[in-house]
Amino acid sequence: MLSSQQFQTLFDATLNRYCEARFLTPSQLSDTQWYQFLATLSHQTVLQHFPANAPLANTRKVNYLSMEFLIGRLLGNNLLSLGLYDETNQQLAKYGKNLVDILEQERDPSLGNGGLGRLAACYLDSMASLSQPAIGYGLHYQYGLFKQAFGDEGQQLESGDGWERDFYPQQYHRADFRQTVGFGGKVSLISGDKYAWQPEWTIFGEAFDLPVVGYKGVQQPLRLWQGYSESAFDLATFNDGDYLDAESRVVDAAKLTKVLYPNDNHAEGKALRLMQQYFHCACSVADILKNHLAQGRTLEQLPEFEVIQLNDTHPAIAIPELLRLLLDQYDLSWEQAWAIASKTFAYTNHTLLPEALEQWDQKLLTQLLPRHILIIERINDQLRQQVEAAFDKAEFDAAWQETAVLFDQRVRMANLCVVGSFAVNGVAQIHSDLVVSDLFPAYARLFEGRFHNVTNGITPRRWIRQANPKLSALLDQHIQGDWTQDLSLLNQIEPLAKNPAFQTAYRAIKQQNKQALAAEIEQTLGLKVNCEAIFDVQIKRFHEYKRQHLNLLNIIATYQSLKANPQQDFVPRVFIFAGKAAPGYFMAKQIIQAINGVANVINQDPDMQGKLQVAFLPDYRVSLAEKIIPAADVSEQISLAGKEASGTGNMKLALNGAITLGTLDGANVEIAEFAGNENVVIFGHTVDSVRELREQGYVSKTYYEQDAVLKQAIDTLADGTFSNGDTERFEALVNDMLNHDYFCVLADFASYREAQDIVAKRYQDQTAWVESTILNTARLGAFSSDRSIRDYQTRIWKK
Ligand code: 475
Repeated sequence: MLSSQQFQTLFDATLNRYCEARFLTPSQLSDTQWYQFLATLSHQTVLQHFPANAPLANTRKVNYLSMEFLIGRLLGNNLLSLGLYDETNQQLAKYGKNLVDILEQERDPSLGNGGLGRLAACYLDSMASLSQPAIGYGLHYQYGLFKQAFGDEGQQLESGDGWERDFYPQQYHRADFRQTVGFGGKVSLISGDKYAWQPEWTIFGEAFDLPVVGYKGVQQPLRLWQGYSESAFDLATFNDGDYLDAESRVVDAAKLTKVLYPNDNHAEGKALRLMQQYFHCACSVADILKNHLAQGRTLEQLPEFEVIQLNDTHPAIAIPELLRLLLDQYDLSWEQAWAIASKTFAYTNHTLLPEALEQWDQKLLTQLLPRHILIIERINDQLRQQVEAAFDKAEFDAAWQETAVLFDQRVRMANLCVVGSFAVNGVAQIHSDLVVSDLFPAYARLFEGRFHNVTNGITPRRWIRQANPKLSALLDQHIQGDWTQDLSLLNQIEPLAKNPAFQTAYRAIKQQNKQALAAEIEQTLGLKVNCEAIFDVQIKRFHEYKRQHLNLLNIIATYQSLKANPQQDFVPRVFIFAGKAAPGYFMAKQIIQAINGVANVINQDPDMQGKLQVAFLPDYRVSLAEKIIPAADVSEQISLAGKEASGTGNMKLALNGAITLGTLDGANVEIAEFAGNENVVIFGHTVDSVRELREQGYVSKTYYEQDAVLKQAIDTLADGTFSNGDTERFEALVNDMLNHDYFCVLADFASYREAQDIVAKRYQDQTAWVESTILNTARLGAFSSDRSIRDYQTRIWKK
C-alpha cells in the first residue's frame, strides 16, 4: 500500500502531467476535470498498489454471474477503501477544492434495474473486503438504465443513459481477453453423446474490467463483456454469402450489448434478451475454464476450486454451456460432464412472481442454440427417470408438472437451475420457506438438503460510512473496533439508546441530514419542505406489488381529512418518493403519474404548507439513494405479504435510523425480530391471511363500498381533482383497484391508516422516537452483506 508521503508525490506528479497535457494550471481546472484527474489517479493506484486476491483455505473461488451490477459511483468508495479519502481531501484543499463537490461530478454506472443488481454490487464489495476470491461477470451495456424525467402532466419520460460516453476512466479494456460466441446453425451427431455444432454466425466478446476495491481487503475484477464483430471476418463466415443478410448481422453484434433490459421482476421473452444471456454465459464460462486450466488443474477438479453462483435464472444457460464444452470440446462422457457441472453451479432465487419466472419458447431456443436444446432435453429425460423413481404413480403427474424442465413447448429456467445446481437459496427466511412450500415442494422432496436460506445484506461501507458521514463519526466515537468491518459491533451503542446526550447527538445528525435533503428537494423541485415534519420515504422500483398506490391513497385521505378539519391535531409530514417504472409497464406508470398529480395539488394548496407535502424526486439511482436514506424518518415497506422476496432498501433505511412501516414480508420479518416489535410498525395481511382472503374470493369493491374514507379517496382520484379536470387520466388505475386489485391494496387500506396514526403518535414523543431509531441502528448489524457472504461461505461455497 501507499504511504501518505508516496501518495502526495504521486498526486503532485499526476496532477502536473494532467495539467501540462491540457495547457492548464490547477487553478484553471473545472470540477469535471478535477474529477477526471482523480478518477484516473485512483484507478491507477488501485491497479498498481492494492493487493490482488489469493486463495482462501476453506472456500472455493466465486464466479458471480449476473446480468446486472448496479455499482453506483466508484471514486468516493474506492478512495475510502484505499484509505486515501482524507488524504485526497487535504490535497484538494490546497487548491481550494472540496472532495464532496468533486465526487458529485461522477456519473453512476446504472448497469442494473433495482434490488437484484444492487445486491450483486454489495456482494462484490463484501467479497473483496473479506478477501473471498471472486470475479463478477456481467455485461458492458453501452446504455444503462434509462434516465427518468417527468412531463407536464406528471408522466414518466425516458431518455438514454450513455454512462461511459463522455469519460469513464475507472475501467480497463482487456483487449487480450477475447471470446467467440456462436449462434444458430446446425448440429450433427458424431457418436454417442458427442455432437458437432456449426453456428450460423459468431459474435466476439471483449472484456472491460472494473476493479472492485475491498475495504482493507483485496481488489478483484468485475468483468463486463461487450459484443462486437469485425465485419471482414464475419462476412466470410456467413452462409451463402448473402451480403445484405450478413451485414444486418454485423449490426446485430454491435446491438447485442447496447442496452440493459429495463424490467424488474418481469421476464420478457425477446430473442435479443436470450442472445444477451447466452453471450454473457458463453464468454464467462470460457473465461472460467481458461483460468482454471491455466493453473494446471484438471476438469474434474473444477468443482473443488470454482463455484459459479447464478444470480437468478438470467445466466441459467451457463449450465448447458458448461456441459457442451465438457462434452464436445473436452470429450468427456455425459456422466463425467454431469458430475462436474452439477457440483459447480449454485442458484439464488430472487422472486416468486410468476411473471418474473423465465420460460423460453422451445422453438426460439432451438433456433438460436441448437446444441443447448439437445443438452436440455437430455437433462429433462434424466430428471424424468429420477421423478419416476422417487414418486409413486398417483403422485407422478403432479410432481412432473412441477419439476419438468421442458414442459408445454417451454424451457423453464428456474427448473433448469434447480436441477443443475448443488445448492438453491432464497434471499430472506420467509422467501426461502415459500420457495420450498409454494414454488418447489416436489423438488424439495427429490433433492433433500439442496435448499437453503441466505438473507440478503448491504455493504456498510457505502450505505453508512459513505452515505452518512455524520452518523459514522458518531459511531466511531462510541464504538470500540472498526464497525465498518464488523457491523455486529453496532450493538455497543444499545446501552446509549436512553442516554440524553447521545440521543441529542443522534437526533441532531438526522436533522442535519434532513436539511441537506431538503436543499436537494428545493433545488430539484423548487419545493421548500418543512424539516420539522416526518420524512416519510418510499424509494424503490414502481411495481403494483410494492403498492406505492396504497401510500398514495393514504396521502389523499389525509389531505381530505385536513381540508375538512383544518384544526385537527396533526403531525406534519413530507412524503418522499423516488423510483422508475419499466417503460412498458402501463399500470406502474399510471401510479407515478397519479403521485405527481396529487403532489402538484397538495404542494400548491396554501392550507397544506408545512403540514402535508409530497416530493417525488426524479431519476432514482444509487447516488440519489445515498442522499435520501440518511434523512429518512419512516421507511415504507408495504408490499403485499409474500411478494417481496427480501428487500434491501429496508435494511439501509433502518440502519440509518428510519422506523420501518411495513408488512410481514421479505426481510421486514427479520428486521422486526432484530429491532424488536416495539421499534417497527407492522400492519396488514400476512401470507396466511392473504391466502384465506383469496380462498374466500377477494372482492375489492366491498372494501370501497364499506369504507367512506377509502371511497372518497378513490372517487377524488377519478373525478379530475388531481388531473386538471381530466376524468380519464387515472381511469385504468381506478378501475383496476375497484375491479381487480390483485395485490389487495383495498384490503390493507384500513390497517395501513391505523399504522400511519401510530407512527404520528410515536413521533410526537421525540425521546421515545429517537430511542427507537437508535435501537434500529444498534440491533441490525446482521444485515451487513459481510454476514451474507459468510453465510454463503459456510453454507454453500465451502470446500
Ligand atoms: C427482489 N429482478 C427483492 C432483491 O435479492 C430482493 C427479475 C426478472 C427479470 C429482471 N429482473 C428481475 C428481480 O427479480 C429482482 O430485482 N428481485 C429483487 O431481488 C435482491 O431484495 O425483494 O424483488
